[in-house]
Amino acid sequence: MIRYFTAGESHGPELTGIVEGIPAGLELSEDYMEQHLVRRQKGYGRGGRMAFEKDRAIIKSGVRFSLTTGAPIALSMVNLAFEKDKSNWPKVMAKDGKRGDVEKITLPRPGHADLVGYQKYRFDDIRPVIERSSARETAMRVACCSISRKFLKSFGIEIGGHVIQLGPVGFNNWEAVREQADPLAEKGAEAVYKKADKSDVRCIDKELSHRMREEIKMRRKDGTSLGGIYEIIVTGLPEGLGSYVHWDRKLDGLLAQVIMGTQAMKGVEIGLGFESGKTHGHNVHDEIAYNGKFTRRTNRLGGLEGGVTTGMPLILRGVMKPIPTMIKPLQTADVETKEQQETRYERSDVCALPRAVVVAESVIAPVLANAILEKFGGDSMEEILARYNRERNDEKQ
Ligand code: EPS
Repeated sequence: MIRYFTAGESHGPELTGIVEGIPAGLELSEDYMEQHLVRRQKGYGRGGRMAFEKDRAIIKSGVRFSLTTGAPIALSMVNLAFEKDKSNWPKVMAKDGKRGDVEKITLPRPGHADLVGYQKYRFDDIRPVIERSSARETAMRVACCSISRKFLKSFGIEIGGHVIQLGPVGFNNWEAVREQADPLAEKGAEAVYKKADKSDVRCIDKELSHRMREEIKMRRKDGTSLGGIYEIIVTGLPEGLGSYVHWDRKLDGLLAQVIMGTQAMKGVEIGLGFESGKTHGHNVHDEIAYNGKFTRRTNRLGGLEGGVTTGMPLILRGVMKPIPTMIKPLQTADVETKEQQETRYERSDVCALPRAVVVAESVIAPVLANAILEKFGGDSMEEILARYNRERNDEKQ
């Protein structure tokens, strides 16, 4: 079973990751991980920090002669902000000594983890909450999860995401998305992200991309922020992953958890999702056909029935709330004086949705990799691939 942990603060010296449970014999390089790290850093609506961070995960253990050894893989990524930013981060984030003249942050941003984190850990200022709840941590998450992505690729499983709604701008309905995304996904889901990556808002529709960019521009001027909805497609999944017999092994439940475990996410749906509750059954269920193998005539349930993969592409959507750090202030209460105040502006992005697409593509990868390991498991890639190919040839098609 693959597990991973991340450690590190947004303005600390570095982010650290440990990935455990990757079988031996998987080809892995820092350059491979960097592809996805670079993708995560791009996107219209980002603030100034991305202009100088150069995310690269350095492999510290678990890989020898370009192949994983089965041992835990340790990764390290420096935060250039720590030394290069104009601020005094080594002093603010010092691990030794006492606070001295380091300023206390006492104004919690509504919608952020600031106040709940302060209350939960009984800190004397909000800084430790800001540092760990920051989406900076997703840089290491993408690095850790890209290893599972590489694992999945060995089985022909591809992941690709795109933005379908940004604030008020988006595709009209499910069919409008399918019309553009499905022909790309037919070539493998990576074609979806490759097309989306050509747009700096990660939208595969040119006209919508333009309108989304204009929306960000306008909201930046207003001093506010934006969220939106992305869709992730996974192709090449075999049927039969997951469980309909155990609630805690249902694949849709496990996928929802990792999406909701990501900063700023407020909802997740599979296939038609919430729309399926607004219509009748004949508009929802996918008719079954057999053309050499079982298939579905449509894919409105998004590749999962009963928490088990159908062999159709997996379609998952997530909604991200607008960033809580905004130029135009909101009302808050000072945690020390309890006085009503306006929030203070800190450097921030206006919209992080294009980057959240890459994070979502990444976090689902270990869940899917574990589903493969559960069914076809083994200790080395050679062993797992042999089992996978044998069972796939035997299976009831
Ligand atoms: C973030 C605030 C910004 C973002 C950061 C997340 O950082 P700073 O406060 O240093 O300007 O740039 O995201 C990243 C650094 C990243 O790599 O994604 C926040 O408050 O969540």
